Amino acid sequence: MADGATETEVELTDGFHLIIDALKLNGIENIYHVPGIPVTDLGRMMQAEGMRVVSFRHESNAGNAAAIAGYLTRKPGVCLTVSAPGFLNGLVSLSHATTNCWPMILISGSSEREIVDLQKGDYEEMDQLAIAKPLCKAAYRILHAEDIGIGIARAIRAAVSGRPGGVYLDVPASLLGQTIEAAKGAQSLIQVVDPAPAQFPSQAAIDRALDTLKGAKKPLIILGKGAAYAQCDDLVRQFVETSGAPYIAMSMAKGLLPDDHPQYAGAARSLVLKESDCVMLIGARLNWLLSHGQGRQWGEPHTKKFIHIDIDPKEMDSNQPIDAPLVGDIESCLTMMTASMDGWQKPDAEWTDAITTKTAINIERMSGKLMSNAVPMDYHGALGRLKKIFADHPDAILVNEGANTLDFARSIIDMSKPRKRLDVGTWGVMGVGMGTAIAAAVETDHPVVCIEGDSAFGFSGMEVETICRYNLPICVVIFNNSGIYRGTDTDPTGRDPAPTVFVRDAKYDMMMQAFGGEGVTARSPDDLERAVRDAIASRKPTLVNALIDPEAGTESGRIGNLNPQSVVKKK
Ligand code: ADP
Ligand code: TZD
Ligand code: MG
Repeated sequence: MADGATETEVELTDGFHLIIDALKLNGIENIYHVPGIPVTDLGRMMQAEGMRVVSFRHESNAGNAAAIAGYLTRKPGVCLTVSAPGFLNGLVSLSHATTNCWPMILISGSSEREIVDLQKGDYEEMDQLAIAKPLCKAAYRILHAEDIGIGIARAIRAAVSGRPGGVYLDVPASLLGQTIEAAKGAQSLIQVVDPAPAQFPSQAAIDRALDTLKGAKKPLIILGKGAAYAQCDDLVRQFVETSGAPYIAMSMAKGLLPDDHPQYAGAARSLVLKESDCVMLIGARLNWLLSHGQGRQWGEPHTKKFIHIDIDPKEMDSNQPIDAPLVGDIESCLTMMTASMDGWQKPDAEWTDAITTKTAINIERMSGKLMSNAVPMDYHGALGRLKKIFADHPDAILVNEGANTLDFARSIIDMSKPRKRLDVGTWGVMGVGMGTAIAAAVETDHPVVCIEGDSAFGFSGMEVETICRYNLPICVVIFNNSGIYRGTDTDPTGRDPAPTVFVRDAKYDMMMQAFGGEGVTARSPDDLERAVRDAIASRKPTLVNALIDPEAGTESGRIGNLNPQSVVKKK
């Protein structure tokens, strides 16, 4: 205090403003939110301080938005919720972010510790910290205003360093109103230095990987969404091209190199998985999405060698013995690899020619189906048109969920730029659609086209109001086959609708109209193409209700094999 100043002249700050200042100091500007006690004013003040506060209709969707914002930006996406029920609603997406290795911070208001800990029955009483802990990478509670700087710094560092993931930050109501001297508060804030430090592998590990790759006759590279997250796109391309090896891309890694790249073996996936003798995984786990590296698909019994780049050492040998583990960040690993690849001998033409031939046959086989003009539409006829639209709009972001709708769209629609395909991730979560689309539009300002199963859409459909309210350039295309997988099941007893069917030919387009957006029904591929092209050109919130033949899909899309079988005959 300056000499002679009275007590009342000391400038004060409070918990609300320290949280805002700490987030802004660390470059966090967007907040995905649902208001209520005790964070209503926090949301308002964030907006008043220039942050972009996107207010949702349900915390799951706000959380899914934060999760994908983290994936797109490499900064933690922040979701702000109320206590107990709001917190629990946000928790699914926090686990989803952690499972997918995306940085996210769930900040939830909470009730007073003294009351919660003695279970005296507070408003929305719940021991949130204890519940969050097993479901995320780290969980912290801040009790004192002077600790806000440290609390936020720890949350940011935990979310983005090493293998990224979800972090829970518990903010009791009493913290927000706590006051301290403004100067002291400012001093307590931390700008996190080098939040995700580079992690270099040893030269010995690099040499081992290069020797293993050199020894391969039939190498294969698999790019995963970790490689897309790493945002070293030119380096990935340089490495793949120098190696000359064919590659496939996991769903969200599509477009990291353009899908029409001559080394892309996506259309010859079965052949390369089966026949390859050395597989290099770059930011992809050998989890269920890759059949754990075993089984018929992989040509088992096999003696394939594996090279694996991942930032998490525990990922090595999780399913298959890894001959050459490269523990480090992808940028550092590939920088070191490419530095030693001068004059690299490319794989034999016998291997790459076989793949090129197979690719051409499979693409040709598919192209006829994509020209289908059948009405009601089948998946191929509808997706054939959307494929052309994405080819014409390489910057448009594709959000995709559903079963058949997901599986067909993933293999049919080519991506030509990185991080343009956003989907259900490692768990295959239905309901990520609208939150993902909203964050994609907010973070990038590119047009977003969502290709949604009608069931998948239903999980987050109310957010069309949010899309209209913020006037976001999002076109939601619903593949309306009146059901989950198919719209044709019946109840054998004749009493109720079957569990997998919905109201036939529901008018989803009216939902968008209800909030002032464009709502269109598409019965034919021509209708569909016209409506989506108009939506991208106008950037107006649009919902296209694309009527798909209820008979066209198959059980669980491409993963029907995961359904357990009953020995009792069906009625
Ligand atoms: P996909 O589903 O596309 O196969 P996964 O989510 O299974 O991808 O795998 C992504 C992997 O990438 C995770 O194991 C994660 O630890 C890893 N990862 C994320 N970021 C990096 C990075 N910068 N460097 C190295 N590995 C990373
Ligand atoms: N709940 C959640 C959160 N995630 C899930 N994956 C499921 C339920 C189960 N599920 C799937 O795996 S796909 C799907 C559900 C309900 C919907 C498929 O129907 P759809 O797509 O209409 O979205 P298609 O085109 O009709 O196959
Ligand atoms: Mg459906």
